[in-house]
Amino acid sequence: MSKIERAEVFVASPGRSFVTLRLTTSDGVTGLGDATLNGRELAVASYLREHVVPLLIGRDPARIEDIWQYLYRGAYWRRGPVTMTAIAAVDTALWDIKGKVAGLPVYQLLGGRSRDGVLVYSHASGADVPELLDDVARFRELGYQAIRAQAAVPGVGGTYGVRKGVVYEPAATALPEEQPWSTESYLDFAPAYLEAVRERFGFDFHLLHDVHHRLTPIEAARFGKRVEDCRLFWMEDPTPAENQEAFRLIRQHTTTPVAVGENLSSIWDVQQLITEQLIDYVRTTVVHAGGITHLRRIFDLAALYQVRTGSHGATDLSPVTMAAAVHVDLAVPNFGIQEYMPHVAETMEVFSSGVRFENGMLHPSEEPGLGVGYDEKAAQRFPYEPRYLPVARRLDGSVHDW
Ligand code: EZ4
Ligand code: CO
Repeated sequence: MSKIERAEVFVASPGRSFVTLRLTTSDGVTGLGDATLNGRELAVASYLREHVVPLLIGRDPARIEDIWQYLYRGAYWRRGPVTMTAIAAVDTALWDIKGKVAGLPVYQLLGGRSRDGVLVYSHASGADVPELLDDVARFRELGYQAIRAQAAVPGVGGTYGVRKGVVYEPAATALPEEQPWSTESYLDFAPAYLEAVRERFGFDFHLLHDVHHRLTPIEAARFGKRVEDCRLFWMEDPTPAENQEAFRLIRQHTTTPVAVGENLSSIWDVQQLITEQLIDYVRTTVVHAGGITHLRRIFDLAALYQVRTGSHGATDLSPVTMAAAVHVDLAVPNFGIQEYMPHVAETMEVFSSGVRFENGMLHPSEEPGLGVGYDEKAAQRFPYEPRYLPVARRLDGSVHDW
């Protein structure tokens, strides 16, 4: 029997911070897992190094489900982003190994292709409306069939989703940046720029928008109703999802589709949203929701309720997660769309990936396993630099959801 012989945790910041797990078997097969939790990287690295690695050594890497159950139930303390990200890293690495041992790309182990390619959306943004429109034009020219649009809210000095440099990277400062927020200004302004995008570019592509947890349920209902004629593919995270019941109120008022899940970590966190059909797209991801094994379970539950997938795919999800996501997306029957932001050059000096973009779609590598690599020598050139996500404050100084 092959055994897990080595488990290494790498923390590095090639362009941004990533935590990566590499498992090596007694047969010399390696598998990679992403363990990055943006702004809380070392908590997962420590959870893995101190509490998970000692449990893995000597186990049979072929027993993916059993190892998942052992780490989840065996911890006694369940769920939560740190635990589920650590389990995800192990699970993803084990699927990579299983693919390499079988000589098959991971999507073949998941049942094979359900589609020819994976529809993706990217992020257009602007400091004002003309800049946003230019950015949408740029993504149209690059061949994207789906585009998320965000613009800075006037008087608030930039906001969620607006790029400052070449790529959008919200975790940019050594301590959290505090960003002002005005719901009134946002609700006045955002519908107008979404309309401007439709007026200029028409309807032959998908338009998305991320509210990023900023509204109350009744405000979100008003927003969704107001933008119905823009025919959004979805409004994302219209209100925080701790109280899943809150989405019923939004549903009672608008047919704008709703997507939730990027910061949720288990099937229990989305159970009511799915089974009561309070959302249209579930955005849980490989890295933050317990790996391929658990994500597949969430997606199968979603399929029963005509909820489709729309996994998170910002640049804080490493190329390992992006590759794993494309394998899952290709295989599941209820795939909806995949978020995609290309990684910066520094990131790709450390990671290699066979994922390919063509005509607005992603395609996986046909190599056995996930088709990703990690160059630990190159990673040494990019020591870990802590960076935090911003914090939002209302204009009266009180903390708001970011
Ligand atoms: O704020 O990935 O849809 N994408 C998003 C992201 C998240 C970051 C958090 O780490 O909302 O930009
Ligand atoms: Co989002």
